[in-house]
Amino acid sequence: MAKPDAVQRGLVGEIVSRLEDRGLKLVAAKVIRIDDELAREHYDEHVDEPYFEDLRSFITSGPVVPMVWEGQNATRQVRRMIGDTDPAEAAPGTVRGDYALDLGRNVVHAADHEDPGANEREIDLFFDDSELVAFERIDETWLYE
Ligand code: FUP
Repeated sequence: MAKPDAVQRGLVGEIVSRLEDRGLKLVAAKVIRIDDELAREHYDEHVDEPYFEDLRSFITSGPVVPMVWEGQNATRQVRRMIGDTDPAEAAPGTVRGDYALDLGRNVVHAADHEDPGANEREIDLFFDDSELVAFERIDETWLYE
């Protein structure tokens, strides 16, 4: 998901391009505004943290672009490409390492590949089944052996 800072800074296209160029397949995307209830659901594990109010305020502050990407090991590969949660630690070449400096403005969110249920849970939070579009990329023969 491109967070409000990514939308305001015009970085959505860059984020999409990087994932597309890698060979991942975009099967759902939209522009929405997260309300307080959705913020609490999405950041369920953070609600009791001292930084939650800042996180809630930021994530509800403007439009976001949730997306669903598919491809070989997509969840893991997206996490590698966005980099460390804290941009100060994120490697150059990652989205956060190239476009962010501050933990509270880290441009993107992606489901945790180490939490097996996270992907499905987050897709269900942001999309109806009918919004996911199954298709083949024309270059799949050249992306996969
Ligand atoms: P990530 O999975 O990389 O999005 O990161 P987390 O789920 O660990 O954290 C979600 C968001 O909480 C981060 F994007 C930034 C915020 N956060 C803080 O502001 N302070 C912290 O100490 C930890 C997380």
